[in-house]
Amino acid sequence: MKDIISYLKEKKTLIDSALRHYFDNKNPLFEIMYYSVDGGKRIRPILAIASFEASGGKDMNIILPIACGLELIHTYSLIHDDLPSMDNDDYRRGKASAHKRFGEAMAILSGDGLCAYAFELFTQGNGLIQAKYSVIREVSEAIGPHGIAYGQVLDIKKDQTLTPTSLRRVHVNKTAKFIAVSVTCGAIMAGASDTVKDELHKAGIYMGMLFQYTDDLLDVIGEKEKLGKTPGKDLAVGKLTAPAIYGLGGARFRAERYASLAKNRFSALGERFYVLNQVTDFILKRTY
Ligand code: GRG
Repeated sequence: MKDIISYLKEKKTLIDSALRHYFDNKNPLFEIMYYSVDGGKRIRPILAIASFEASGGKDMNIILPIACGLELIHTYSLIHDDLPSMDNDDYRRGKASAHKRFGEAMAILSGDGLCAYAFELFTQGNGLIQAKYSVIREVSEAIGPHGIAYGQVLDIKKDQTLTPTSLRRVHVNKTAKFIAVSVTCGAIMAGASDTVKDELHKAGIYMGMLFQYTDDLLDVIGEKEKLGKTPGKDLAVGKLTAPAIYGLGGARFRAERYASLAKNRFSALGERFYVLNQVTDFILKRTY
């Protein structure tokens, strides 16, 4: 575990520095957007870099704009998720959420700006037009009406029936598809074959399910300071979560199963992908 912690730290430093570079702009909207971008574990960009390197990619200038774009979209989803009309949360990444700090209109606009800026970053640099096209296509599919936006529609529905099927639908769309696409983007930019890319996507879906299960569990057992967000919210609003359906033990058991399913698929791709097994274990054991 020690190795993976230093690996995550090293990649986070790289991503944070690239993000600072992309936000070095006097336009005041950049400052507002960067307020929300600052902080966070950077799991999605790290996944993109890890699969890029595992797929034989070498030049960081190719993957960094893509990895950072993924983080901007993720941040945009957090800002909009925190809005009063959505999850209504005042605290995010260890500080006041965007609408608390800048007002609702600015929070909405900073999310809009981040989403568009992400796609600008996806097209950065010369060449690799086909790979960039694939990234744009797969990311937009994962975040729109086939992905995050649909997952959120299901998630905020009132009076939900708690069933394993409805839980799976929310988790797959709201979280897992974007985690999976973060993994596949790295492979796409490294020129991996469709077979490798498809296998990584399947593994990424299991990893994404695991990620949301641990998020649900941390909402029950996590600590506010460590999480940087408010725990106990899901229960308070009767949300569709893994512990609500399976109990803490059942949710933990299923999280472990998702971790194994993900790791089996990553392992089948060969030793170079072992780092993704380590990230899976980190997600399973995470406390923040
Ligand atoms: C269409 C992209 C888009 C957004 C609008 C608001 C909304 C629709 C969707 C919300 C999606 C959402 C917030 C899902 C939860 C995913 C999740 C587990 C987030 C927590 O991610 P971490 O733990 O957070 O990686 P940090 O702060 O570490 O980056």
